[in-house]
Amino acid sequence: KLSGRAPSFDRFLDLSELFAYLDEVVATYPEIATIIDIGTSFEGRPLRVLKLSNGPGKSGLFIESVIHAREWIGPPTLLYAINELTENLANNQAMLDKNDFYFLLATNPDGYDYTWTTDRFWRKTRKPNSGSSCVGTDPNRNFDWKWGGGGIPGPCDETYPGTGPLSEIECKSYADFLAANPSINMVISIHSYGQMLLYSWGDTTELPPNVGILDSIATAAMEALYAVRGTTYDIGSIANTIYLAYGGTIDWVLGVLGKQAYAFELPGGGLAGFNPPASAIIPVATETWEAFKVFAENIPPL
Ligand code: ING
Ligand code: ZN
Repeated sequence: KLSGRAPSFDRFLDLSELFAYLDEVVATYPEIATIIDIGTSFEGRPLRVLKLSNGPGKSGLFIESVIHAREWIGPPTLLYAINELTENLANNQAMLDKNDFYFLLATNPDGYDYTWTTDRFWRKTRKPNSGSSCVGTDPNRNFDWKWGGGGIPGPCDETYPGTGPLSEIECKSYADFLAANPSINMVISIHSYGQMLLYSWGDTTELPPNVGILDSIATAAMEALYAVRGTTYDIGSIANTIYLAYGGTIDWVLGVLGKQAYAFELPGGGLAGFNPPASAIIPVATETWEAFKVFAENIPPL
């Protein structure tokens, strides 16, 4: 059944609008959509996962956005995918027949809310740091894989990794959920910007043992993305393609859970790259959806 209510793609949605949309999806599609609150942020907001599934025994793809608060172009790519798998399911039925899909739209909800109310270019979480007036930890340096490697910058730094591995409740909740759901066989972490498709490792320029499969799936996905309007992405490991980064989400997923994981750096725009105009939403989400479909075709079976 069609609700006729696609999410708005003509503007960015704030946190309450994202949550209201998820509620609407579950109300409209109760036979396939459920909300799983995987935890609560430092400031008390829900860490809300939408699961789409039409039956048991399937491997899952988990896609997550705005772990970095200011990277606003991320959530619309998830909204677009959710809309394709609900309103436009008739065109995508085989995907849902084969796999389960999990969407964590606001991985860092406190930070995301702060970018709407106070500081558009905030990146980190919003937990105060003792002994410092600087607030927040970089959640993409807080995972329990090579945490703090390469030296620990201070709490005023944009990549401050926190007081220890998984010290941030947002990261701990996310990690615990993936560990407790071993049918999730692929994770995609959405960042911006830079037009890069990244896989492990971040802590070393050496390549992971499964680099052949990671690179071939990434390459196929970026060919599908390119076909939409000619957008090019650089493909490669984090350390070789962007920079060394320790304690990142996708390294933890591969290193600890042994699951495939990828990170997008979506196209940029606007001031400092993090503020593309709303007119970028449809072009970016449309091409990214083509890539998501290729990743979905390649989710390892149970
Ligand atoms: N870039 C990412 C960052 O955290 C990244 C790059 C992705 C590092 C995945 C490690 C793992 O620095 C942005 N723009 O946030
Ligand atoms: Zn980021």
